[in-house]
Amino acid sequence: MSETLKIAVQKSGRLYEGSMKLLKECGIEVSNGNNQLRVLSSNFPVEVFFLRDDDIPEYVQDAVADIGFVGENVVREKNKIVDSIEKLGFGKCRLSIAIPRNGQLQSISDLNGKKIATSYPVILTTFLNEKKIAASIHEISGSVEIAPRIGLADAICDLVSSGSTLFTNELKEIETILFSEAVLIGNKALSTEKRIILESLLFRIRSVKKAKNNKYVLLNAPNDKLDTICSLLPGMKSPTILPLAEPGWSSVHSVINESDFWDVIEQLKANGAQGILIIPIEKMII
Ligand code: PRT
Ligand code: ZN
Repeated sequence: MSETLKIAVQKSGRLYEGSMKLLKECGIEVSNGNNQLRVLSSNFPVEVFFLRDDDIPEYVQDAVADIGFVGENVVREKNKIVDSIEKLGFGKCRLSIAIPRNGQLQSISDLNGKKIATSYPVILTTFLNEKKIAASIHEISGSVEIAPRIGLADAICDLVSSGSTLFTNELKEIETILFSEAVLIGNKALSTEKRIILESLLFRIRSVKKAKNNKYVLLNAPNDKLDTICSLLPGMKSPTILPLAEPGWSSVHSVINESDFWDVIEQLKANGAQGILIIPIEKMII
């Protein structure tokens, strides 16, 4: 049998959907209808293993899986010997220290001699050592945010995304230790055959990510404004310009980056562009 690449994905939880969606967008079919532990793709040489996220770094280190999709926070906390290969653009959050909103504490230096509850003792210990703060760590595995209210700790160190959990528990963030998103990690000793499959998967992942960060733009412009408008639109090479049926006007096609989007659109309008259409790109191959 020819080689397959074993991918570890979170079985259920916050990274499950993003991971499966990414595989789908890469054209890789994986049906997990029967809640199975492992599923072979029907159209790409990968086998997906569904696991708890905490176990993924160790399984990848030990070559039970070849690669895995997991949060950077888990990779840092577990400290296993794996390669961090590619950020995946979903599962974004931050690991922060939070304190009671109306309490005595004000800043991280007030944490000396205090107790901090967390599920991330390794990352927190490193942070406290770096900042020379002598606080004690109380490790708990879930519902960290209630610890100050029930007298278990003075502060917490936990993941935050919208901030609403902190808000409803009357806590406020005072320091961010780490920004995190899902990453693709890999075993350090993949065979040549597996590396070839990984390269092909990475090519697809990068094309999907690029497409998400860019938009296709179509607009009409008076010919005497074409130079200015084209200078605002770098595109992949240079914009495509086609004459319109109406004399003196052209249609301009290009690609713009999501981060520059609103700025560029305003400038295009200010320079005489009309009928601007913005279209999502499905895949972008460069
Ligand atoms: O069962 P398993 O061990 O696999 O799952 P789990 O319960 O350990 O993890 P899960 O599914 O909760 O999270 C998986 C990964 O998602 C994390 O390791 C992070 O990389 C990422 N992620 C992104 C988050 C969040 N955002 C997040 N908001 N993980 C957890 N949270 C929690 C946080 O702990 C807090 O309780 O959500 C709450 C805060 O959210 P906001 O929106 O109220 O700020
Ligand atoms: Zn977990």
